[in-house]
Amino acid sequence: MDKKKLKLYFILGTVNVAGRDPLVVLEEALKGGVTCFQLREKGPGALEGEALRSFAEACKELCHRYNVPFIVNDDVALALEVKADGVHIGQEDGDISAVRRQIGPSMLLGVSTHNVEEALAAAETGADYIGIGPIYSTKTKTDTQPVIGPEMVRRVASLLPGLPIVGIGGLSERKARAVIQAGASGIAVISAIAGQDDPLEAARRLKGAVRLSLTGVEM
Ligand code: FQP
Ligand code: MG
Repeated sequence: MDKKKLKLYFILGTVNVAGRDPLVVLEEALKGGVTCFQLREKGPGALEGEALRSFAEACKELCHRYNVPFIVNDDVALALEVKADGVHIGQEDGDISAVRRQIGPSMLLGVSTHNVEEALAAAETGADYIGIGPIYSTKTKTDTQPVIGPEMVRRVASLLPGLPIVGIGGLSERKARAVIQAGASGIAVISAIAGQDDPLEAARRLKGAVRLSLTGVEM
């Protein structure tokens, strides 16, 4: 995949927007310059069934209006149903090569990883990109692995120089630089955009920080 699409990867579910309209938050983020979007609908009060499907379709339309890939987290069936641009799966979300067979060669496949072994396995089974994290501690996700820091990005990036990497977990404008300098193509965030009073401005600032950090880094 085009590594540039990972610069600022926004992840959102309807439960992450503090009572606001999630589509408004998404559009603000898109206006602020996010480069990739993942629908991650989980937790208490998450949409299901037809409501989830129509929400996913609305997200996809909005993303495409801004020329941003629309990725579905965990739910391969939903991703196929709404013809998403890709699907993102974690280590507990099923067999990576089975998911690749289900979605075919052209849909994007992202895989969550926490260490070198998982990253190598994901690359071998045809992941288009990997998420590495949690880089720092996060409050958004509670069932996380231990914090690994930017150093894990450096180790994986040096072993797999061709594989697009996005860092995730507790990232902010201030913390983006270390992750990018370690070899990530970008950062993934939920609360650093969705949890802010002004998601557009938050996205714009994060994008600026990533851009600046990428200056001089080979892409
Ligand atoms: N990295 C990324 C991405 N997206 C994610 N959703 C995760 C990591 C976490 O399965 P997982 O994936 O460990 O947990 P959950 O399904 O609850 O999100 F790289 F895209 F930024
Ligand atoms: Mg998952």
